[in-house]
Amino acid sequence: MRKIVIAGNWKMHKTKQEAEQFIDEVKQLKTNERVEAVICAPFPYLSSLVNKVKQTDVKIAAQTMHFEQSGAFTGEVSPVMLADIGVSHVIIGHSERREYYHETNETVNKKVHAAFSHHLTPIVCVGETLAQREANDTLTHIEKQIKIALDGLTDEQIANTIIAYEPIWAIGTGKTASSADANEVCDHIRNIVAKITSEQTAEKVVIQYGGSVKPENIDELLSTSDIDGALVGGASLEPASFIQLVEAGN
Ligand code: G2H
Repeated sequence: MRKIVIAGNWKMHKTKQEAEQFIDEVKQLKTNERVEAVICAPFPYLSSLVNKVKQTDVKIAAQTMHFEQSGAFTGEVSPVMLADIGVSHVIIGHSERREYYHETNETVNKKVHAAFSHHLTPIVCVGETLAQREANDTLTHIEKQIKIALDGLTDEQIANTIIAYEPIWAIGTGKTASSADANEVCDHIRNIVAKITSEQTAEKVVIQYGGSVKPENIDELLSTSDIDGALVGGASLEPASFIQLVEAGN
């Protein structure tokens, strides 16, 4: 049975004190073997939060990283640095990074390889714009994103990749794809992965849905055949709401 992974993506929110207080409040959260709770925090807080979650069931992730190990890349953070401080996951290719920071399918692929080289679990984001959905291009667009993102990975690495399907038109807008629509795309993603590797490997891949997920809609999303968790922005900022989301997966 696949894991359920609930990842809170704080984006550029919270002071250090707020971040630490959040972790103090969710620390007692008990997950079972099936559910994983991950907080994707801003870079300045990662080290302190990693220390705070020791002996708890919460994991700490970065929201992006560079693909090089080191070098003259002012302002960037490398996979070596994240692994060094004990971060376990990293979001790669979030649509906001693709839109504002020119991330491409090719840089996403380099970052996924870099993540595995440093024992970080990549959460690879894919998703279509409203224009692509209306032009019936969703499945073609996502197929291209997935094929390039996973290019050159071993079957084992693919099995350990988390894919987050986030329709761009549903991000932070309050609009959620219906669970049936979201599941249809997640099922399509699994079929693409099966074509690249094998059905067995594709069955192991955790596929999250993201885009205005909240305690009110998580149960329905998780009740589908191919949605194995959520990447949550706004609704992950409050401890009570994050706890509810994780408990929905328990
Ligand atoms: C999509 C999501 C988190 P929100 O970006 O990755 O944000 O839940 O606020 O739509």
